[in-house]
Amino acid sequence: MAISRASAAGLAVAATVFACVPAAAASPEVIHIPATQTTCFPKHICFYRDAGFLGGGIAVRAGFDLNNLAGSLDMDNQMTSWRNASTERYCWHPDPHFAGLARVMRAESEVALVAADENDIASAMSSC
Ligand SMILES: [Ca+2]
Repeated sequence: MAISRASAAGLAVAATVFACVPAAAASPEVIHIPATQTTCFPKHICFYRDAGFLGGGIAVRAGFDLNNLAGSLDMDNQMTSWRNASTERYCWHPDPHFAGLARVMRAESEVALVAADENDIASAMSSC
């Protein structure tokens, strides 16, 4: 069935209305950080693959936990630096489902290079 010009105009209006939803309500819980970006997003916790916030990674919106960094997140056992750009205390965990010795990431803090025995082992993160 062909879409008439009137229907297409209606769709355009609908799309405009949808775009007026506040960005916070529509933003995803996890954002992939491109390799060219070293900053974190406000109110997010960011994991980077390399030291100095390099190599890309993931940003998690404060208020959300990730029980496993494997799969489509592609961040399991890869984190080497992090930024907590939120006002919440977060922890990262060496094992999935928040297991293992939790390491604290204080609110509004960052570590450009984790300790050698903490490198490339993070498998989960949560508020803590
Ligand atoms: Ca691990």
